[in-house]
Amino acid sequence: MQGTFRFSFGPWNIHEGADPFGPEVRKSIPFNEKLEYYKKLGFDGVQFHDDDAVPDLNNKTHEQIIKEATELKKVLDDHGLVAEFVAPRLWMDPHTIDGGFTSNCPKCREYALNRLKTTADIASAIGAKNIVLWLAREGTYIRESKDPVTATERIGEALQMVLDYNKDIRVMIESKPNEPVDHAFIPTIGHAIAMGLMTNAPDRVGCLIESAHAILANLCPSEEMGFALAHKKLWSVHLNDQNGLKFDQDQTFGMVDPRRALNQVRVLDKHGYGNNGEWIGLDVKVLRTQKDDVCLKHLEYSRKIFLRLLEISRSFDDAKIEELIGTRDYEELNWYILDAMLK
Ligand code: GLO
Ligand code: MG
Repeated sequence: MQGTFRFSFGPWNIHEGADPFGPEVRKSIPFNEKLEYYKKLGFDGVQFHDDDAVPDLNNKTHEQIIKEATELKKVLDDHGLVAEFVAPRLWMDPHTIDGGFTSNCPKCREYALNRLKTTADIASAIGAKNIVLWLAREGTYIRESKDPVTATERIGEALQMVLDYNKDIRVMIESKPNEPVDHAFIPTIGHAIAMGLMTNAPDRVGCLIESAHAILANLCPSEEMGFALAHKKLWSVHLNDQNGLKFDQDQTFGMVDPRRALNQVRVLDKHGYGNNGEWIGLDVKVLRTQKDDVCLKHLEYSRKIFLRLLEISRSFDDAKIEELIGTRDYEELNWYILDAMLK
């Protein structure tokens, strides 16, 4: 069964170019202008942080938040765009200096739980059935500063809380092993899937695999995807690339290792990804050196590279591959794949 592919990204993927050691290098593009680019670039889905959807939400009443989210839904409809998910941007708030759900401060944990409820409300108002938990600062620099059992239980309780609070939504956990913390509590997709078992609704907890995050855990993204697909838990992806065990680079898909990218496309396509409405999200960042007038190429080319790799993957002769597997001639299999890629 082949996959069905439609593409999404978040407003943060059109970026000013600042990094931890330098200022912004491009002017920022207002949200409404960003929306104009989606269709032109071949994208139909928008991913949101809660405060991408409703800016400055700490200073708004619940009623105001829902009103603005409902208005946003109309704007999306007018552009022919669909909201894929909403994620609480917990890591930017002063309450979450030491994490949200796993913070050692009870008031900060309460803040994080309330923000998760608001995220679910925004998701429902803009017509998204998924929320994403990228757990960011839920982890430690100093092992003794948080008990890992208590921390895992607290993340499980947060999941249960939001599943009970809004019965229409599902949660997708986006694992990442490090950055901004040294060790994160849900470092791989196996951990993410296991978290669902701490709730009474594991069928509503799935995962989002980001290529770079798997690579940062020194794992192979296509095999992580295979694991999640076998568990029927791969509900979204953040495709991108990453040059080894460094800071999270969010590079254009396939930029570093096109064969690794091909294998991600291949596992998704072979196992019917997208046939239940799953999106191909591209969590890519524009290079700092790009000028304003060419600052969207990372999105355009990530999508194009995906489609080119899909063509290559679909051109493979499955009988030939089976024959090489049968004779255990993996050297010839390697040549067959590389030859197709290098044509
Ligand atoms: C950072 C993550 C981040 C999330 C986004 C959605 O490393 O990849 O970009 O994907 O905040 O939760
Ligand atoms: Mg991501």
